[in-house]
Amino acid sequence: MTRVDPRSLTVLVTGATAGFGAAIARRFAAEGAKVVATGRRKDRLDALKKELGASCHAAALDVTDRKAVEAFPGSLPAAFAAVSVVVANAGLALGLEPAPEADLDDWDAMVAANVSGLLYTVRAFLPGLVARDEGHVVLLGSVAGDFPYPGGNCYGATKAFVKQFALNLRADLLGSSVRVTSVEPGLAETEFSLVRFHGDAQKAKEPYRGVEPLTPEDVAETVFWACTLPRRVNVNRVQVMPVMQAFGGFAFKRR
Ligand code: NDP
Ligand code: 8X3
Repeated sequence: MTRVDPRSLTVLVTGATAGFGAAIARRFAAEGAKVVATGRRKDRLDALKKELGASCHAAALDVTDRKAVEAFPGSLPAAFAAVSVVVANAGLALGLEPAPEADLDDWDAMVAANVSGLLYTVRAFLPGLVARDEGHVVLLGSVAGDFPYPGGNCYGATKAFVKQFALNLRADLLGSSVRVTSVEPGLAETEFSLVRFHGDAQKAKEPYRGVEPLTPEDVAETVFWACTLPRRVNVNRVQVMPVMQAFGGFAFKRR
């Protein structure tokens, strides 16, 4: 079985300043790939660049800034310009209120990053991947895109979009060698909950109470696996959950 040699890859990661993105950047760099690490927090990017050394190019990028994302591929140093793996990971959940009480600003922010930002990212790099007739687009979806839960309203809907966009990309890219994978994790401990609860550390601990969640490294391993399978193989969707998580049944309001 001829796997893809990670040393041949240049991997763009959005949201590499924390959680999955940072772990994905580290995983690929450890195997000899070149990594383009992006996110908004410059201090985190500087630290990652220092840690990973010459194999890493780090640059601040807000994925909701359409013009900046469109210009980004053209701004890369020559050694990092031939991006072959695009990991559209940047995203967030904000709030867990039922829809009638949800903050519309939170909904706007989730759509801006999880939907529009992901579209801008993929669209900016796709022509290069197709022209080189190689590469891989990895989109970070979520089990929340399949399984509804109270308070998941807009967040889950953005992740359903991600899943369907991944599948539709596959339809468009048939005939090229570009692969597309939707990676859909369940509960994982990162800064995700701290962001969701607007910095309330006490509330942010609650989802993980008494549960062994996925780690960022578990998700990085999944991404690395999909990207290094032989080039003939396309993993369309991969859903990973902690063993300590499963599905609920239908809910009823009984009289
Ligand atoms: P974290 O909060 O730990 O990391 C999120 C990353 O996204 C940060 O690096 C953040 O960087 C970046 N980000 C957010 N908004 C923007 C933006 N506008 N522009 C650029 N970067 C941005 O969360 P996770 O690592 O857990 O989440 C990563 C992805 O995985 C998200 O799409 C999330 O929805 C998804 N996911 C998470 C799960 C979980 O349980 N943790 C489960 C399933 C999916 P910065 O703030 O520096 O810009
Ligand atoms: C994150 C997982 O279950 O908190 O996408 O929505 S969940």
